[in-house]
Amino acid sequence: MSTVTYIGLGSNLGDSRQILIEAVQKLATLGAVKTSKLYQSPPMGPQDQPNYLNAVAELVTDLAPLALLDQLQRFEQESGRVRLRRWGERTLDLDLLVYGQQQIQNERLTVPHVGLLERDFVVIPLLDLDANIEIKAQQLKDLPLVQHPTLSVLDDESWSNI
Ligand code: PH2
Ligand code: MG
Ligand code: MG
Repeated sequence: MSTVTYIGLGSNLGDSRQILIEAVQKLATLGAVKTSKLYQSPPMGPQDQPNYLNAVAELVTDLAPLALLDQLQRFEQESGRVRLRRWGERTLDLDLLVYGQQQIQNERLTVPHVGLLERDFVVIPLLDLDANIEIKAQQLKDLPLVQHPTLSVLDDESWSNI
C-alpha cells in the first residue's frame, strides 16, 4: 500500500545544491517524488554556521516507516555525512516529517517530526507541495510564521530536475 510521505532536506556543508539534487535522485528510487522550491535559510541553533539550503520532497512509497528511515540514513551516510554538533552544520540531513496520517513514537522515530510547526524552513516548502496541508490538526497556511518567513527562495520547483 502506497503512503504519501514528506521528507525534509537540509545541507550547509560542501556543495549543498549538488548534494540535495543527488539526494532527490536517491529518493526517486523509493517511489514517486515531487520537490518544493529551493530555499536559503538562516541557521536555527548555533549562529556561527553557514546558512542552510532547505527543501521538502513528497515521496509516495510502499516502504514502512522504519524501512524508509533506514534508507534515509543510508543516503545521509552515502553523501559523506558530516555532523559536527547538535543543531550544527551538516552535509546532508534527511528528516522524515510526515508519514501519511500516522502518528509514530518510538526510540528511533517521532512522526510528525518534532518542531515541524515552528520551523519556517519546513512549513513553507510543505505549502509549496500542498497548499491545504493539515498536520496535528493545524492548517499550516494559518500559522503566523507563514506571514513573516526568514527564508528566501533560491529556485523554483525545477531545481531538482525531477
Ligand atoms: N537543521 C538543523 C539545525 N538548524 N537551520 C536551518 N535553517 N535549516 C535546517 O535544516 C537546520 C537548521 C539540524 O537538523
Ligand atoms: Mg533536521
Ligand atoms: Mg535529521
